Amino acid sequence: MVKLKEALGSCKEEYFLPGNSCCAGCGLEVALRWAMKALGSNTALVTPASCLNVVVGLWPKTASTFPFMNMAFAAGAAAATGMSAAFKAKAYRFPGKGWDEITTITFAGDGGTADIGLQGLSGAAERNSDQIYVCYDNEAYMNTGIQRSSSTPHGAVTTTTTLGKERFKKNLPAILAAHDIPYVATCSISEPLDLYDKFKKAKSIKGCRYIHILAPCPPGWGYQSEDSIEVARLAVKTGSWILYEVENGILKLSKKSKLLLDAKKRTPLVDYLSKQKRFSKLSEKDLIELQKRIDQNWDQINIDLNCQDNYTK
Ligand SMILES: Cc1ncc(C[n+]2csc(CCOP(=O)(O)OP(=O)(O)O)c2C)c(N)n1
Ligand code: SF4
Ligand SMILES: [Mg+2]
Repeated sequence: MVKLKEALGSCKEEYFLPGNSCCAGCGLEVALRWAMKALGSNTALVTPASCLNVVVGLWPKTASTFPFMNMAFAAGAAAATGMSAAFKAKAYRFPGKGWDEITTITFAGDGGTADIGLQGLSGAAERNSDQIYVCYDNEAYMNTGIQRSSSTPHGAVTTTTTLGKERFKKNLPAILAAHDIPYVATCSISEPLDLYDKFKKAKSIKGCRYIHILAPCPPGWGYQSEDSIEVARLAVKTGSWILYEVENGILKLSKKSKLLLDAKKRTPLVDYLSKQKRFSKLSEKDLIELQKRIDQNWDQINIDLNCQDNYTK
């Protein structure tokens, strides 16, 4: 893994500027800042309707030093497909001018990815559209006042699930991995070096790459803004958020999650949930169900890793 000094040294430059209109402690800001450190300035970004869509260009607090295009809610992946194709056409017409060196990314929220944007994303993935698609997951529609999305976890209170959400979180990285694209990865803002490495790797690969980042939101989750990193860290330590990569179909657990294959090494789930007001209505039964779901996710990871081992022997 890249060393902190190296990561900071290789990119002292900030591409997503401070003084923007994100709330204090916003997870999306950390995610984009570190992603851009890895991708560099030769990057063009598409963002569908979301908090980022507002933050990125809100005059006079415009936060990006790179080109971006605001897009309709459902159309992030489709727009990035067109943008990436246009760069290729330019490269063909004007060879040697660097048009083929631009990285196209979509940076979308969980609503824009797991719900309204899923059809466009699935199409882009199936075509292996040459882009990095990023979902920053704050687990609700934050920009419009904390409505539930299909990425909201079971038991979480939102303005549309006032007693806590009944359904469980949709497993988007698994859905994207099932599209057989070259690269899928999960990240957390509590592990910026892991995130940096994964973006570096994604940049070096062609085709459709998908990165899903857990990006806590203080007002939406109900905790103090200075606790964002700690909350994201607890999501990883409890095994609630699993860090991994799927490269050309091969699953690999990332360092911080690999240790947690042993269930005894996982921090009790309640340590993560009790930090957040959104879980204040969680019953004992909900807690057991959530824990059961996490254990099932880990069982599935174990099965996948074992199958892989048998297959490659
Ligand atoms: C077709 C359409 N429906 C609804 C909206 C209103 N809208 C704008 S942002 C947003 C929430 C986006 O949620 P998410 O993608 O999770 O991003 P976040 O706000 O959490 O950053 C909604 C519902 C819209 N812009 N377009
Ligand atoms: S509402 Fe949440 S996601 Fe949106 S800017 Fe504020 S902290 Fe970030
Ligand atoms: Mg969201």
